[in-house]
Amino acid sequence: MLQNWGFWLIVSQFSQVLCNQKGSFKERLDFTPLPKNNLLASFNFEIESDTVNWYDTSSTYSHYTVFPKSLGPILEDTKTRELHLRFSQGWWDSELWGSLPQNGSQSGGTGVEVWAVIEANNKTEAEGEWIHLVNSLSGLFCASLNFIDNVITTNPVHSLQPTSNFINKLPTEGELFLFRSALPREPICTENLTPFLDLLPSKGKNGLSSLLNGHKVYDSQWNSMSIDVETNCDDELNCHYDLKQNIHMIVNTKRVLSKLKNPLPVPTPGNELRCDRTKKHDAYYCFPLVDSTDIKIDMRDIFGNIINGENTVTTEKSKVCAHTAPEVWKVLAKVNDYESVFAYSEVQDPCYEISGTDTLNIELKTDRSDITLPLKEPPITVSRSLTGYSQDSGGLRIDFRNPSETEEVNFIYYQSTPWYMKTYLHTLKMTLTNNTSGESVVIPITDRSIVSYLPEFYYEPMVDRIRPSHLELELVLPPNFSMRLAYKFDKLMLKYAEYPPDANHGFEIEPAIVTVVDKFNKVTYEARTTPALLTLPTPDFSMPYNVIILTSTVMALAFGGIFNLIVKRVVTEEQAEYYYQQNTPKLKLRRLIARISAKFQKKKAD
Ligand SMILES: *[C@@H]1O[C@H](CO)[C@@H](O)[C@H](O)[C@H]1NC(C)=O
Ligand SMILES: *[C@@H]1O[C@H](CO)[C@@H](O)[C@H](O)[C@H]1NC(C)=O
Ligand SMILES: *[C@@H]1O[C@H](CO)[C@@H](O)[C@H](O)[C@H]1NC(C)=O
Ligand SMILES: *[C@@H]1O[C@H](CO)[C@@H](O)[C@H](O)[C@H]1NC(C)=O
Ligand SMILES: CC(=O)N[C@H]1CO[C@H](CO)[C@@H](O)[C@@H]1O
Repeated sequence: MLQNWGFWLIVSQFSQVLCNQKGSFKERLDFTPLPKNNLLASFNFEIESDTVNWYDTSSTYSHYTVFPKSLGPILEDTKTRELHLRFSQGWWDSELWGSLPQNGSQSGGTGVEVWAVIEANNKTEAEGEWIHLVNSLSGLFCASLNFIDNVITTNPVHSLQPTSNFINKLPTEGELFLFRSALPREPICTENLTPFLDLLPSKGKNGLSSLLNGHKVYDSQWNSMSIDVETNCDDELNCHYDLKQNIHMIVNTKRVLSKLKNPLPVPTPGNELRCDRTKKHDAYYCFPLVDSTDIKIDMRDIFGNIINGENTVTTEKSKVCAHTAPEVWKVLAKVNDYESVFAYSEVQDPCYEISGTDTLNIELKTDRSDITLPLKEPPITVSRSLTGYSQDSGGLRIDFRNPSETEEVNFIYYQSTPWYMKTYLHTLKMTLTNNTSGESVVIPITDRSIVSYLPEFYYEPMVDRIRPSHLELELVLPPNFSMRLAYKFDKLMLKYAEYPPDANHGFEIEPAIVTVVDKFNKVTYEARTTPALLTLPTPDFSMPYNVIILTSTVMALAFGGIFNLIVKRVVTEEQAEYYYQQNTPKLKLRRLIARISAKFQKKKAD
């Protein structure tokens, strides 16, 4: 009987290996020149794991070929079926740069953001796994993700919904839970990039990842690093992990070049100043012109490095592509530092494939950098601000604008605010402005007519030190309209140990998320607001110190006086005089000599 079992086990394992899919690795780099001499560089790495099977405990097959070995066990241990991480810095200026790359699906808000889909039997178990997951990721990515707990975690209901097809295909054993948290205060730096590179099979040694250098990436105007793991299955229910790693960064080319020329900033010498000749100009007056449009920049300038040969692990040849206005931009590929033009004026989006061990450098050259491809307008613009000057209450205002002249926009607004902001949703007011006529109407939340603009909302109020408040609104904004939402909140008092230990300028409120959806509820665009800065009533932390100093001084003075009184004898002036005469130095010396000679005589007598 036992032998039979062994036989079937071998057969089943063998058949499993046969139908397994092999992992793959792809990489690509895109350059897009933007107005005002800015350049968008987008790195894209895609890793597919071999087939995984979590439910089959007899399976000993390991799927770590190109899929990072450091991430796999964490996902399996915590039963994480989908994981998303964002590390971002700076602010995306949509007026200047248009819509976010990849429709915003790979960009985060300032700081660190993480969300995951976890399979578990019940919510308590899932919460435990979530804390386990963020603690493991904290060690892996050198970020303070271990500070994430239930107090700052929410379970989004409309936003950030899972995208893996696993959810529809494979009947799961447990239930699926979605958790999300953000750390807007977290600074992003080089130590977050190294773990990112370690996840790649090339480890930053060759291929496109050899270009990624922390000093250059984090010196950009805006940058966003994303890591997304999805579980996808084919029709035979063979499932695998899809890992997508992206870095998007905006480089101001003029700034980069001038920094290379003068590492220490110096004023532009007089003969290099470009003055507006239509205005007054002489040795003392100069109205500077905008930057010149003549530009020549290559990879060595932008990344401090060039591509160090092909990456042999990739399943497809790595590509470098440029999205430029072909009439004015010239894209040159320099193989082993020999020039060869690969962009012709007919080619809209030229791509260069990396092959062999030769080094590759790409150069972008133009004398009209103001001519770029037309920018794509984002479907919605959003800005959020705190209002009110009061010590213990304030208001939050969110402005949306629909830039489209013909289409209405459906979107979901997600916001999680910390427990010390006690929000009053009944004070929510919506102001709708017809941008054509300039008329506006104010609709309070108690008014029934708000339903045509706010069909659905989800709100979970905060609980002191237990959970944040969680707001999700489904909104509709007609064309040529702008909308303002405003509501009030109270600032709660913190315990003294809950204040940050260091000097700080306030409490960051994490960015809100705006998700634009189409008629079929499919996500078409995603954007985040900037973080808000909240100042809470702060006690004077220097007071205990002042009190200690003052009491110590009083104690010292009191001690001195009392000590003198206790130890010293009070005598009259005559007594003191008498005592002094008895103790003149001459008399003292004589007494001493007498005592010594007495001792000597005693010795002789012995
Ligand atoms: C971004 O969204 C637009 C409109 O929904 C769509 O046409 C386009 O293909 C999307 N781009 C990407 C990269 O997904
Ligand atoms: C949740 O599931 C775990 C493991 O299955 C079990 O031990 C625990 O009692 C359950 N908790 C609740 C509240 O049902
Ligand atoms: C939006 O405004 C533009 C320009 O003012 C106008 O041409 C267009 O008809 C307006 N659209 C709607 C739906 O009112
Ligand atoms: C907005 O104002 C314009 C101009 O007054 C008007 O034609 C249009 O009907 C208004 N739109 C709505 C939805 O009320
Ligand atoms: C009346 C009004 O508010 N008009 C504004 C419509 O929107 C454009 C830009 O989108 C503004 O420039 C107008 O002032």
